[in-house]
Amino acid sequence: MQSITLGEFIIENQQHFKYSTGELSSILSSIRLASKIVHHEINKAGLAKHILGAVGTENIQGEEQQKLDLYANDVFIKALKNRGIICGIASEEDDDFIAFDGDSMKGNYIVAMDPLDGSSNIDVNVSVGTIFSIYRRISPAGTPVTLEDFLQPGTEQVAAGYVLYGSSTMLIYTTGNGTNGFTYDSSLGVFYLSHPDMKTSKDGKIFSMNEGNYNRTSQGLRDYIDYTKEVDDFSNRPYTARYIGSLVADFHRNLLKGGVYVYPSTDNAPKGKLRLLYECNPLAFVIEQAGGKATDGKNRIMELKPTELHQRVPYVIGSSNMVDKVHSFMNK
Ligand code: P6P
Repeated sequence: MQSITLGEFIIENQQHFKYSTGELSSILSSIRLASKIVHHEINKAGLAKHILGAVGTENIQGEEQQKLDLYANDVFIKALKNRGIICGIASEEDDDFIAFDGDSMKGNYIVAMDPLDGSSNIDVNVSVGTIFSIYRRISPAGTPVTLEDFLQPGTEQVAAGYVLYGSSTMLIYTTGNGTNGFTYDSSLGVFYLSHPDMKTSKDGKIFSMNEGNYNRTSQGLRDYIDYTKEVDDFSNRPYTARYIGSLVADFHRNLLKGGVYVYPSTDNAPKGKLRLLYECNPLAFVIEQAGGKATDGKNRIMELKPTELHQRVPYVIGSSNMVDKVHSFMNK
């Protein structure tokens, strides 16, 4: 029997939304549409040379912008603006937040997004992803969106999720009532519920970190990395080292199989590399709804009060017992 579609699921679960006015459903539908368009472009990237490679510009992060970064950014902004429900967007690809004018100023919601995370992997055919986070605005409807609307703690998210453009394209999201995964059938142009009520294991044996940073991070974390390599059958060690350099792909694998992903502060990135608003908070919402944990090495990520749009934080996310074990080494 064919599974329920994403569209049917959104409508069926609308009554669970804190604000069941249909607006959140409409936002999720526009994200669904944009992800289909980006899926199509990514899947032909190997053939359409004009969309591969770098643009020759850098974003505010100092990262070289890929052509598909800007393409995906444009597609999601257009899809989100069209519904007149979103009053503004914060994107990894834009230095400042985007404030919509006209009727869109009446919109009650804002979105923070990384339109194409891991995009430097596209040219080598490694999975990439879109990460999104949705909040209700705190400034009055009908006025221009403000920076404060975007600097809300992750606990205020009304929905969050990601799209993984991998061997198959999947959309995984939560509205605070569990985490559900949908797989895209490109022959029909439909996402089907393939991973209902996703739960990650309390323990696992996958450790994901760029260990090239071993000598640039704290002694506590170096001790943890050494711990993962010790032979001890009782505690399922040595762990399996898996790191593909694409956060959404690494996160998704660990969500399904159990594991922990760590991007710590390092000598050359004292605040870490990953961005709080549109990478760490949305994935934290997804993992917590699936029974996992997400911290900055000590504090629950979603309780951090953001101070700037592109704020970076150290990040530990995954199976709760593995996150606790990382903490025990990092906070000795
Ligand atoms: P490094 C991609 O740029 C990204 O933001 C994540 O997708 C990925 O996990 C990380 O950076 C990779 O960073 O320093 O290991 O190359």
